[in-house]
Amino acid sequence: MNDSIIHRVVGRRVWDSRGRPTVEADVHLADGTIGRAIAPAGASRGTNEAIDLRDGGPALGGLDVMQAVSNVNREIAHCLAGLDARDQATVDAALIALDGTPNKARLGGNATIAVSMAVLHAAAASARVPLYRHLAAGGPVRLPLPEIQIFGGGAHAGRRVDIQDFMVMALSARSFAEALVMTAEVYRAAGTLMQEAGKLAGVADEGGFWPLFDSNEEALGMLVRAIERAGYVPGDEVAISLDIAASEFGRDGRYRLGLEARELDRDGLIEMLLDWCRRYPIASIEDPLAEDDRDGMRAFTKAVGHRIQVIGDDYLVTNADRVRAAESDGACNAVLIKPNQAGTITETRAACVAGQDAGFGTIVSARSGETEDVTIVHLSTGWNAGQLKVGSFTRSERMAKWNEALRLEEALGDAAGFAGRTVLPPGAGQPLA
Ligand code: 2PG
Ligand code: MG
Repeated sequence: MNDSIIHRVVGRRVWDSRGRPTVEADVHLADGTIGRAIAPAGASRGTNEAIDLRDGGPALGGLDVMQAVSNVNREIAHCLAGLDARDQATVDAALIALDGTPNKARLGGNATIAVSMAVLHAAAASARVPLYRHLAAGGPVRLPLPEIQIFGGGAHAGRRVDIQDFMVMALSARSFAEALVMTAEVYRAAGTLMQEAGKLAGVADEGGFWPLFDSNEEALGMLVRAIERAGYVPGDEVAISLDIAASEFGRDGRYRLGLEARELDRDGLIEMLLDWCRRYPIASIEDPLAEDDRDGMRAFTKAVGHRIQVIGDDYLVTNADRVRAAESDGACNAVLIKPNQAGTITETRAACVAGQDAGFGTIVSARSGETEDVTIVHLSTGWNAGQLKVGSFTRSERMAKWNEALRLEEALGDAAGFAGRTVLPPGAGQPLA
C-alpha cells in the first residue's frame, strides 16, 4: 500500500492574530505522517477572491467558522480519503469539484486552503524533505527579497490614513539575514522619530506603527527620515514600497481620501502617485487604482512600469487567467500571490507560474489576519518567487515567518541564492524623472 495515501482529515477552529476564529486542518497519511496548516484572513479583500466562509449571527461578530470546520470534517474528509497526498493537483481538483462554485463559496476558501496546504505539508513530511525542497521538485530555489511594513494604514488601522501599507525594501542587502537587520534598523529609527514627534500610538494590524499622520504624504516623509536616521541612503540602499489598496477608497473612477477630505478622479489619483514617485524613493506600488479601474491601472503602469514595480493584488486575486490578461493589456507588471485568494495550492501555483512566464515580479504574501503558520515562506523560496510580503517587523505571527526564512537560508548554506534588487525593474527606487 502507498504510504502517502490520505487516511484522515481533521478540521478545527483556532484563532488568528486579530483574535478571530479561523480554520486549521490536519491531514493524516497511511504512514502515520501528519501535515498541518491554518487559513489566514484578509481585511481588504478583492471582490473576486475565494470566499472566506463565516457563520454570521450574533456570536463573535458573525465571524465564526464552525460551518467551514464542519465542511472539513465531513464532506472534505470523506472526499479526500484514499487519495495520494503527493498528487496535489488531483487532491485540489477534487476540492474544486466538491465545492462546485467558481469561488469556493459553498465549502469556504478558508476550509479548502487549510486542507490544500495541509496536504502539501503531509506530502513533504512523508517524503522526509523540507517543504521548500518538496515544492522546488529539483528546480532552483532562492530566498526572497522581503518587503516589510513600517507604518500600517487603511483597513488595518481604522482608516486613520487612506494608504494601507508603507513598507521598505532593503535593496543593497546581500542576504535575507542582512535585509532583516537593515529593516530592523529602519523600524527602530521610525519608532524613535514617531516618539520624538509625539506620534507614537501603538501598532496597526500587521505590526507597523499606528499612522498618526495629518496627511498621507507625511508618512512618506517620515519613512525617508527613518531610512536616513538608520544610516542608509534612500533609494540606493533602502527603498519605499507602497500598497495603496485603492479598492478600499475608490470605485467607478472616483477616489475619496478621507484623511484629507478630498475626492480625486482617476487622473487626479494617478497624478498624485506620479508626483510621489518623482519626489520619493519608491520602488514598488501595489493596487494603485481600484480593482474595477482597468484603464487607470494601464495608464499608471504605462507611465511608471519601466522603473517601478506595479503589483496587482485585489486587481489580480491570485488568478492565472487575470495575470495573463494583465500581461496582454499592460495593467501591471507584478502579481501578489496569496494562497487563500485562490483557495487551493494548485491554483495559487498556476497564478505564480503565469506571473513568472509573463516576466512579472511575483510576491508571495501573508494576509492581515495571520497565525504561526509559515507555509508562505516555503512557497516563496521553493517556487523561486523572488519576493515575500508578510507585514511588519513585530508580532509573532509576522516574526515566525521572517525567522523561518532565516532557517531556510542557513539550511541552504552556500547554495542559498538571494533574490535581492534584481527582481525589480532597473533603477527601481530612484526618483522618477
Ligand atoms: C494586502 C493584505 C496584506 P489584507 O492588501 O496586501 O497587507 O491585506 O490581508 O487585509 O487583504
Ligand atoms: Mg494589497
